[in-house]
Amino acid sequence: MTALQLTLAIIKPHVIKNPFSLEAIRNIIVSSNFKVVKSKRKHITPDEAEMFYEEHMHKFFYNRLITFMTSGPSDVYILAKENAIKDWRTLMGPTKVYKAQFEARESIRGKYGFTDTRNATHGSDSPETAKREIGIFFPEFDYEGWFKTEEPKFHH
Ligand code: DGI
Repeated sequence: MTALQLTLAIIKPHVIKNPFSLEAIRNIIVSSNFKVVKSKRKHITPDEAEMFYEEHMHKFFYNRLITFMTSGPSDVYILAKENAIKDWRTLMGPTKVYKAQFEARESIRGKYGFTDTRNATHGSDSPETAKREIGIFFPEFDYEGWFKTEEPKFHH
């Protein structure tokens, strides 16, 4: 049996400004059988963005990334599914827009990514990262408790 996972997904600010792209990405989430455990529309603050992207602090694109992520509201989700982390990242496609547009044209980033910074969506890259990222945007969410109470229901 594959493991049930939670992942943190973000629909980034430039998509929120485009109702058609937003609707298309929401439809992908639902039709790919993710369960939306939590969702909220949220204007990410500089403190949250800096915590979220701390591993990129010394990269050349860091300031651009923080400015963009705090430029308007995002939709933030906790999604559940077996293999949620990998499945969501596969649907998103590659990080870099040229790669997404040439090698994964049907992926979310291939279709709705504008640039390497404005690449449409975020998805956690491991269970440890998912737990950390969920803690930043849903601090009241009981991650361990969710697995204890919800996981058995998924398989019955
Ligand atoms: O987990 P990912 O979002 O796919 O990728 P990541 O953790 O390597 O990078 C986090 C975000 O930082 C990414 O979604 C967009 C931005 N980024 C990554 N590499 C570049 C970049 N932005 C620019 N402008 N240029 C980059 O090379």
